[in-house]
Amino acid sequence: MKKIKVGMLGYSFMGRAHSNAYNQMPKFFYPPPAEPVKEIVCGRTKENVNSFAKQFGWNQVETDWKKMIDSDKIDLFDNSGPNNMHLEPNIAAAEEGINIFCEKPLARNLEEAEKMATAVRKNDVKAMCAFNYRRVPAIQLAKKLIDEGYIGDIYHWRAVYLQDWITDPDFPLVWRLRQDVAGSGPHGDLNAHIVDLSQYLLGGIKEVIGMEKTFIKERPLPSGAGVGLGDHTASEERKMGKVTVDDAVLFLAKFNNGALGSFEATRFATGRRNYNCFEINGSKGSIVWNLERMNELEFYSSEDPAFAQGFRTINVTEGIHPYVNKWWPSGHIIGWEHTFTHEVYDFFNAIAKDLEIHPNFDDAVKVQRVLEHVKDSIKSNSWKSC
Ligand code: SOE
Repeated sequence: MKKIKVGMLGYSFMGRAHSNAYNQMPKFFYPPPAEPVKEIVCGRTKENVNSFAKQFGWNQVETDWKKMIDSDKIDLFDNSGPNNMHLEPNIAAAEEGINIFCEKPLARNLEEAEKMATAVRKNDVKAMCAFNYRRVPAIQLAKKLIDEGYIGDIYHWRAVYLQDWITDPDFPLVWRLRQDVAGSGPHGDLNAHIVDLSQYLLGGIKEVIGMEKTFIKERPLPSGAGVGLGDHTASEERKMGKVTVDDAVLFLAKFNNGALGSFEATRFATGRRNYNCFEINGSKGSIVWNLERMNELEFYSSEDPAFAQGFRTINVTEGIHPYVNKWWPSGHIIGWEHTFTHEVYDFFNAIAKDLEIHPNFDDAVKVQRVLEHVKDSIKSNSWKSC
């Protein structure tokens, strides 16, 4: 059995989701295309990384990523670090001939994304960007219905990605609220997901125009290093810091296929914890998907007999759908974390059989280009071509 030694940078929210995927994949996608070996996990604080390694079963710990990115030590570099830690380590991994699995968004801006994609092409390594929602079985069904013409010509893409974890002004200035670390706020964090999904399902975007707002402009500094998402406690002396990213970005888009699009990403949709939802309208029907009902797809077909027309809710848990038969019998639903196991399975399969993998870094550059042109359109208050 081929083994792939993984070196992972970061051990917070995404580090846990990825570790779980490495643990689950060889058991449920058995026999695996290759066996993940959780070789090295790297983070700044030795004691925290040590306890994480024990909790999730990593063989070694490292506090210097430069020492980990070595083809004698690892075969796959998993970048689950904050966005400002994507560029240098990913390029180092590419130059070392190591395949890369990097969390989204690929970069803080388009320039960084293009540099990483160039390094990957130049060094001929495989590199996947973890837009995990593509690997929801219901999203795969949506793609099948669209590609096989069940909803006809596409008129509209309408998507929102709504969260509300920073509506409290006392929530501290964590890394996702700092442009030097994150690059942007929900725009790069959440619009990135719905832009990737729109491009996966409908194809490219040719023009955009947007608007943004930062509702709360300064926040208490975090008590700790303030880089981890989990560092939610404000500092004792309540020193304040400036929020340097968007709190909400909305934009309109014209797709290459003639469809019109609307996108909304915010962390101020009070009551919406992680509400990723889109609707696609076509000449023969419509599709609606909602992460809060992740296993379901709503489908309307104007080809149904008039007496039976209406949105039907398809429970996408039958074994005929991708990935489903590896888990449970029909009707036993799966969750958000399973999409990471699906990503790991597809990437390990692509590595083992030397196949293309998507979304790769070129796909991630396309997302970054749309995000950047939205920001440019806000500055110029005019439409921007992508
Ligand atoms: C935080 O906003 C976050 O963890 C995103 O970074 C993820 O990509 C999304 O899936 C859930 O929310």
